[in-house]
Amino acid sequence: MIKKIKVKNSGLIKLKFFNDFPDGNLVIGEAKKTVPFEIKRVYFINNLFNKKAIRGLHAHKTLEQIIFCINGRFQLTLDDGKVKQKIRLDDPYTGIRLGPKLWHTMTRFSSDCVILVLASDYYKENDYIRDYHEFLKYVKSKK
Ligand code: T46
Repeated sequence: MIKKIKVKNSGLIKLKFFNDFPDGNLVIGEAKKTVPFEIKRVYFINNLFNKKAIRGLHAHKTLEQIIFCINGRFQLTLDDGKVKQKIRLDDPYTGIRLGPKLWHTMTRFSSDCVILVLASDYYKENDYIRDYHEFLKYVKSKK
């Protein structure tokens, strides 16, 4: 269970859900309500059979995203240039805000893990910072 987010440009997003036991749960996220931006892109990551898989290892300059683990579990490591935090994501109803200038890395995936991401913009490679030293410089320059 995630208690508190300590890094900058992040936070917890709680989705509303209806428990229709024994007929399943219905889970809802609404743009500019539960999700604090207009959603322009949705993607998911599955087939995480490689126990040593590492994803992320970058930050974004302007993109806003919310990341959910809608099945299984994984470890999300966040780094705002000063503070680092490791979060175990295993609750499909709670997402983590990945705001700009936040280095993020995903590891320790269960093989049934499914990651869902809601993004505020289309894919733009020039919004990525993929070099950690460049990231630290960028964070300092934008203070
Ligand atoms: C992020 C984390 C949480 C596209 O062409 N369109 C897309 O919308 C995305 C997301 C990716 N791609 C291409 C770019 C790469 O050639 O798909 C390939 C894999 O992307 P990447 O290595 O960036 O994947 P991850 O899992 O490291 O990162 C992804 C998102 O790219 C990123 O924005 O924040 O998930």
